[in-house]
Formats: sequence, structure tokens, C-alpha cells
Amino acid sequence: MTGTVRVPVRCYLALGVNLGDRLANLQAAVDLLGALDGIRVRRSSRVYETAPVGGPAAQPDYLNAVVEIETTLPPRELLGACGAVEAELGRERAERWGPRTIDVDVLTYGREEIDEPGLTVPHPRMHQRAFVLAPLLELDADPPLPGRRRIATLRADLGDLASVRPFAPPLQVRRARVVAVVGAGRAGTAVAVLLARAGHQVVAVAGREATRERAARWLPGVPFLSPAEATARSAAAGGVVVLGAPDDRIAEVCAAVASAVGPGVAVLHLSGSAGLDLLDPAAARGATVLSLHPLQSFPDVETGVERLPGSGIGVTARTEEAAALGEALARELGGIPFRLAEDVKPLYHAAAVFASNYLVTVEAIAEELFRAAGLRQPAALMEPLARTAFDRTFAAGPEAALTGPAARGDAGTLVRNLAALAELAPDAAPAYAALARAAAGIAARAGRLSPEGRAAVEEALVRWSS
Ligand code: A4P
Ligand code: MG
Repeated sequence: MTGTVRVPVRCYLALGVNLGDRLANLQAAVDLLGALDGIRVRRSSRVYETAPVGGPAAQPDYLNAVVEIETTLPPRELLGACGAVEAELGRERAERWGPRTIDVDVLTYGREEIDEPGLTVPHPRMHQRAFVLAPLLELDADPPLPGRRRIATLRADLGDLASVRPFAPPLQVRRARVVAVVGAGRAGTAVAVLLARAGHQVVAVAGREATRERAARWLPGVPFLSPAEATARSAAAGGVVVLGAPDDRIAEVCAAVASAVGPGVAVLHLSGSAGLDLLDPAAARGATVLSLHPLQSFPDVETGVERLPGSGIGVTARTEEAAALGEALARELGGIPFRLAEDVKPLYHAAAVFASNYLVTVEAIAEELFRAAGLRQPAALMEPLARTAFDRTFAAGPEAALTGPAARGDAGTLVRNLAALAELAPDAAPAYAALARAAAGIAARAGRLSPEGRAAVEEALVRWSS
């Protein structure tokens, strides 16, 4: 970029939709527009339901709204941005004025008049359409119109005004938040990237020296500051401070930055097992405290950025206001928020460890044992087996998916397996026995293993009892 700073221009965009979940599509269009660089959505009109004008007979009614934006994009780029939002929402152009999942038109661009191939502003038909004028006049009593017409003297045949009726309140305009990330580990960095993509302003990042390069790669242009300075930047704007430090360092980091926060600032950590007491120094200064725990692993930033959207995010808070903020942030990250009580977090986190880390551990043990049994490429050979178990577990539930000796009550096989492990892989034997006992419990609960069968399993495991 060559130093020219563009002054933001106020524009009106018209939104129209008559396919799919119409209201959701309108809201999604506003969210997507707001997330684009160079566009800030300021307000929305109410949503109107409108009879179709032109186009094929018997197309469904439309929802229409107008939004006011501020943009630093030149007109062509703004039109391109509207097209990108249409594409994102699955717009297909079949016939002129035909039904659509979203139409985003540029009504006005400041007070400019543009007449170029493919771009006419003000929109040449806007003054003839009640589905544009009704929402637009809510936002501007004297909007720019084609040919320098004025609304006060407009002579328009708008047809049946009853064909344009208020349908829903204004679309939500999400305020861009100011965010600082203190502790730019993999999770913290992925969260920062996703918040930036959601249209928020990441103003600073802090972390150990070793994370400086990662931050520069994923958050280019965001200053890398000391924890206190980074926190102060966000706090000055009443923003959000994400403490991405490892669990055992959160308290220390919070204590180090607390003096920079106060009322109106939110401080959150990303731990699954730790409570909000780690944030006491920030709470004592009046900050809103909460935790967000993505039910996802972050082997690297890329995987986190890719997989966090669509994942559950546990929201822990002590007030309804803080919980609502956490849910909003979780949604903005693309996640699915759920409330997580503070006192159950250690148990909840143990569950997450089983679901993820120990699943990996069990597969790693299996691979090692296959190799010990002489298989040359155990990973490739065991993959179909492992995937079937995994897929069945989520498709049919563990009670139906579980197979194997413990579930069948096959004590002879258990004894042989354990004898071999004791001799050749003694470290794996206690884990095998513990999981066999758990498996028998699942099969018994499902009514697939008789009390006698279960007793036989217990008998086979007796010398491994912990
Ligand atoms: N284009 C030129 N100027 C502009 C501008 N200011 N904003 C060109 C957006 N596009 C502009 O648009 C066709 C071409 O217009 C584009 O290539 C662009 O370069 P499109 O979005 O591909 O197709 P469209 O929207 O079907 O065509 P058009 O002519 O924009 O239709 P209108 O006038 O937007 O009408 N009835 C109700 N109740 N509610 C509606 O929202 N919408 C239409 C579409 C018809 N009937 C309706 C509604
Ligand atoms: Mg259009």
C-alpha cells in the first residue's frame, strides 16, 4: 500500500431474498459484509416482506432490507464485495429478476453518480420500488436518488403499498470488538485469527519470545507487545483480553496485566479445567471475567483455524451478561456455544482428555503392538479397523459399536492377550486390563453381556485388578 488513506464513504446497500431461510440469509449477509476488510456496517432498516416485482410468475415473496455501511473500498471493489457475499450465500444466477438466496445491490455511494458498464449508482431502479424506498427511508429521510431526484418531490407509482409490510426488527449489526491476545500459543493464535476474520480488531498480541514469529505469520501487522501494553491497548477501547497462556501460567499472567483492566473490559482464558478464580485480579478491578473452552485440539494453528468453526465451545461465566458475551464470541468464532458450570470443569476436561488425547494414545499403543507382532506398515493396516470403530461409535452409539472379547465375555481370549502383553509389552498390560473392565461394563449395561459373562471377564482380569 502506498500511504493514501481513503476516507470512509457512507453507502446504502439493498438486500433481497426469496429462497431458503430468508431471515437467516439476510442476517448472514450483514455478518459477512461486516467481516470484510474495508466495510463497516453501521445500521440496518427493519425487514420487510414484499411481493415480487417483475421476474417469473409465482415466485415466492421476498424479504428486503437496506443497510447503511461505511467503506474505504472504491465503488467497483464494493460491488465485488457484494458479489462475494452473494457467492458465499450460494446465489445462482439463472433468470433475470428470478428467485435468489440473496441479492446485494449498491444503492448509493456517498453522493457520487456513476454510470459505467456493469455499475450504475445510484441504483437506476431504486426510486421506483417500494421494497427499496420503505426500508431506505427509515435510515435516511433524504437519500441520494437517480437523476438527482429528491424524495420530497418524487412522483412515483409504487403500486400497492400493502405489498410491502414490516416483517422483522432491524438485522443485528455486530459491533467490532477490540481484542488483545496475551499468550499467543496455538489456541490463542487460532482464536485471534478467527476473531479477526469475524470482523473484530486484533490490536495487539503478547507472548513468549518464541511465539513472536508465529504471531507475525498469522497476525501480520498486529504489534507484538509486552503483556501489560497489549492488555492496555484493548482495555482503552473497552475490549476483550484473551489470556491464551498455558493453564499453569494463567494466574500469573492475569496478575501481571490486571492493573491495566477495569469495568467494561472482558478478560477470558481458554482453559478447559481451570476455574474463573485464576482471573480474580481482573475481576477485582471490575472487569468481566469468563472462560471459553473450544472442544477441539490445536496441534497447530492451521488445524485450529480450520476445525474450531463447527466445534463446541464451553462458556463459563458468573453472570448472565458475561455468559451472553461468551456465547456471542463463541458464535463469532464459528463455534457452537454451550454453558459449562465452573465447578464441573475438571470432570468435563477429563472427558475431553479421553475423547481426544487418550484416543490418540490407544491408537499409538495399538500401532506399537502391531509392529511388535511383525506388521511392517501397521498404521495403514489398522486405519480401516480404527475408522470403522470410530464411525460406528458416533453413528450407532458405543453400546452397539463395541465388539471384542470383553464385550463377548470371551475370558479365554482375554487371558491369552494378557499373557502375551505381560511377556512382550508389559507397560501395555494394565491399560488393556483397565479398558477390558470398562468395555465389559458397557456391554453389561447394554444387556449384551450376561452377569455370568461379566463374572468370567472379571475372573480373567483378577490379577490385574488395580
Ligand atoms: N449492476 C449495475 N449497477 C449495479 C448496482 N448499483 N448494484 C449490475 C448492483 N449491481 C449493479 O445484477 C445484474 C447486474 O447489475 C450485475 O452484473 C451488476 O454488474 P444481478 O444482481 O446479477 O441480477 P439481478 O439483481 O437479478 O438484476 P438487477 O437488474 O440488479 O435486478 P434488481 O433491479 O435488483 O431486481 N421484488 C421484490 N419484492 N424484492 C426484490 O428484492 N429484486 C429484484 C431484482 C426483482 N424483484 C424483486 C426484488
Ligand atoms: Mg442485483
